[in-house]
Amino acid sequence: PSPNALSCVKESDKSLCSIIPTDLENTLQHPNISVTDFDMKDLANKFNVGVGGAWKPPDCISQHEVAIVIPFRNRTLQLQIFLSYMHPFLQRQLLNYRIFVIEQGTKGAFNRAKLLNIGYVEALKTYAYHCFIFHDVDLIPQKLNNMYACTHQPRHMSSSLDTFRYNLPYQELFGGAVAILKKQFELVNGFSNIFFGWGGEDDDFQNRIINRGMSLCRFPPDVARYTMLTHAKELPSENRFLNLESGRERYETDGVNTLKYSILKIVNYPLYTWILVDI
Ligand code: NGS
Repeated sequence: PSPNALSCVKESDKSLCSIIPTDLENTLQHPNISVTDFDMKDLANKFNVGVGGAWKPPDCISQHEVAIVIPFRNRTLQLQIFLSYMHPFLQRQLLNYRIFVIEQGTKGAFNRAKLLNIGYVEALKTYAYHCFIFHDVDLIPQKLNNMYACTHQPRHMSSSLDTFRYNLPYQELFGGAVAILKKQFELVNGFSNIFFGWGGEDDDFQNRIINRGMSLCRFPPDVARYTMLTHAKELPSENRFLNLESGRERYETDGVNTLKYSILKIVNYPLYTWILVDI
């Protein structure tokens, strides 16, 4: 049984957790990048994570029910660093969360946006999450007060990145890590499915949000601070600009409402739910 099941506190006796816990210190946090002894079971025990990488505060009812969706292929070491760092980070924020890793099981160009759509659909089969965080595996948030929760407007979370010298490269950037309410994601019909290869899918998603009358929000740079794990640059896709230009014509006809894929495997690992898909 999980420690939660053994707890003497009945669910009905619990009070709500703070929306933002008051003990989140403002110091810079750094990931441990030497995870040579990565052992999922050990870590899951240490952090009390439930199967599939789910956790909720044992003593209060979280006000944030968050699915964290990671598009993935070939980045095992980064995933290990991410998981070792993120579980304790998210727990300090008293979230009810689960980490979903959606892996493209097929060769060919990577389709980040489609994997995120799949993560959205699959996460909802496990729990009625009201908030979604779409998150690249190479991004590590450095401030504990950068809440992994949804704001009234869709939020660009990773806006202050070390590799950009903590500057935003352009105002419309909505890539890396974003938080969006379920109802807002539904309203924009999710991501486009046609962006194969690097670039543009996040810009298209941003266009969808603006088109629906929403605006982006960001936390101050001091809070929205991230470090990026290093990796080789991806090859930009050739048709990203064309897809982006014609995107407006496809908001209703290309998205989560037209999503087609098949599941190759689902495994509830100790630290995350792994969903291998044929896109
Ligand atoms: C833009 C890309 C975005 C990308 C952003 C930042 O040019 O997808 O750069 O990239 N848009 C297009 O290619 C149309 S980054 O500097 O983080 O590698 O997110």
